[in-house]
Amino acid sequence: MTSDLADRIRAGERRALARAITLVESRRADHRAEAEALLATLAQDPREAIRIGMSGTPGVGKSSFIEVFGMMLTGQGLKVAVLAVDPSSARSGGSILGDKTRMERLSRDPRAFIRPSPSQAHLGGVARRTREAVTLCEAAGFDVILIETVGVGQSETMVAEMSDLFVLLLAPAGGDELQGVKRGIMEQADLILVNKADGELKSQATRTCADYAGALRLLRKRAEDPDGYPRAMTVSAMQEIGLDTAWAAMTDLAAWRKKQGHWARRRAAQARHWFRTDVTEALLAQLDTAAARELMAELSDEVAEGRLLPGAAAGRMLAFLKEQQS
Ligand SMILES: Nc1nc2c(ncn2[C@@H]2O[C@H](COP(=O)(O)OP(=O)(O)OP(=O)(O)O)[C@@H](O)[C@H]2O)c(=O)[nH]1
Ligand SMILES: [Mg+2]
Repeated sequence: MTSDLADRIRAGERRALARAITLVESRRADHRAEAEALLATLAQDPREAIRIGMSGTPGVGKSSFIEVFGMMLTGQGLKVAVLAVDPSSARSGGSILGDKTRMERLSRDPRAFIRPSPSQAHLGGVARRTREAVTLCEAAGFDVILIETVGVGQSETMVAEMSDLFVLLLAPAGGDELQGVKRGIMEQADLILVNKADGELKSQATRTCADYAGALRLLRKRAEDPDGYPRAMTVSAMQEIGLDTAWAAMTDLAAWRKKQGHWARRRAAQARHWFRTDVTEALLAQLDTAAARELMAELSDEVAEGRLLPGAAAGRMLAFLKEQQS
């Protein structure tokens, strides 16, 4: 059953891929076991895509850019998968609908596969599911995997941690708005694309781009970057300008990193990171049962009322968790 599904995924069957992603997104224990068996089978014959994380504030044009950028890539014969991570989708659901209409052409392209964000509020869960979806898309033979996320909260750091390249999409802005981009995220960006460089916004976009290029030069040069990176450039998703230049910047950087060994080292460091994260998540999940929450509340009342010391209460809690496991 699992090996049949694995074969169909390897053959690039989209329905099998979609089913497998649903399987890794499921919280049911039997599904989880099946998902892990499937991933293990696929891992025996790994394939590698270029994973591109793409972040940017709401309305900057991520979906519009991915639509035309994706069409350009499929036009070159490449297979493109788009995964979205939207921390707000659990609540609103609205942006998924928006994305479907905005990526209308790409979603009909036989060389493209688009999957909206899993609707889970818990970011840790979303991280693992997205990573596994990336692995499944690689197994299905996709060449490029675009992981889109809204630039809020921790979701962009999470996406950067699962990408080979991280692209930040920005809008033309006045000079004082430059500070709005968090330093941490600037440091993670390999490429800054100032979108909407068209019509009335064009000159403003050029100025904004120069500002960011200057800001990037002030950051410490990273060992895994050749000269001139991280880079900033202008694009227009609407007029389809600069898409090829942006792609060339990405593939040049990818080729350089592969040659230098940075590519594999980065993936290894990411695997290490996600292993640690999964262990932590699993431990925290043990605290998230009804019985554990109840005891936690009781013990914390006792601690607050001075009837029990915090250390002793923690000991009781850990003893309970240990017992619950056996
Ligand atoms: N002028 C101009 N407008 C653009 C361009 N790209 C996108 N837009 C417009 O910007 C608005 C937002 O575009 P989206 O692609 O939905 O932006 P997004 O970043 O995906 O937005 P969220 O998914 O809501 O975070 C739309 O009205 C687009 O038509 C561009 O290159 N030039
Ligand atoms: Mg969008």
